[in-house]
Amino acid sequence: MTLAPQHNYWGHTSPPGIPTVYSLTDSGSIRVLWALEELVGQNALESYNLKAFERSNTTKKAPEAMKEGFRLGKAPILTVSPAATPDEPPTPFVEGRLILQFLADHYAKGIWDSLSPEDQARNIFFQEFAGTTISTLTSLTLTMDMIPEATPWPFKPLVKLLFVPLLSVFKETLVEPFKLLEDTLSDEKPWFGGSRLGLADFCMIFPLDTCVARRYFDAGKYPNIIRWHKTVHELPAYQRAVKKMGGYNDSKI
Ligand SMILES: N[C@@H](CCC(=O)N[C@@H](CS)C(=O)NCC(=O)O)C(=O)O
Repeated sequence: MTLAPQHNYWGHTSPPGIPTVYSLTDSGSIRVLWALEELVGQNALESYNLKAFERSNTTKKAPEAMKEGFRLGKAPILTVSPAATPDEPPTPFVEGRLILQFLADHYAKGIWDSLSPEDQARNIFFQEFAGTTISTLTSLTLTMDMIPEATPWPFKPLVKLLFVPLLSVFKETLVEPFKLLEDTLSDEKPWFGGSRLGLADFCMIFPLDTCVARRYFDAGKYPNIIRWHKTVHELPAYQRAVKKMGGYNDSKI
């Protein structure tokens, strides 16, 4: 039996060097690119390498070349060799939340550390909530939305007839989770991480960009979420991340 090589494990005694990120247009790479841009902007990281890939126009799939970074070839991927031996084969890190944790542990110099145990628990909870409840319900809603969009003309009206009611049903599943997000944010704690930006905020941006762009919730009823979203979009680091990704219309997952 051949064992799968270890990944997401920093098995070196020396610290990691300059990371390389594999990003894909219209994807959850935004979480990692935004975090990397924050690190560079705040002088916690000197630089990083970017391998920016584009989805296929027809299938929307990632190109095969992304498998160079990790065997599954899905974005985002972060690869890194030890700083002392940059020519060593790099270790791949995958799954956005875990890549963010690796960046926090090895590069962030405490800038994203929670300011209280309560904020720490909140930050962990909302990282999980973003990647499970919010992302799953957003993906299901998006699927109901995109099937009629992708259906060729003669079948489109019939498919729409079936999927438009389903889209409403799935949008409804987002209501209670969104009320929870809304009630979480306040003037004192404007971030999902609490009183300062935390990993939970990076995790939340991708599904919330989709929900805002596709109007999956009634913006008038969730002023705190809209304010959070606007604040993120005005951050120079977020804006640089969007540019570097080479294409992000906030509406694909
Ligand atoms: N579970 C991974 C997501 C991996 C994934 O499915 N990535 C999508 C983009 S968000 C992708 O690479 N899609 C292209 C494809 O499936 O070929 C994470 O949360 O980081």
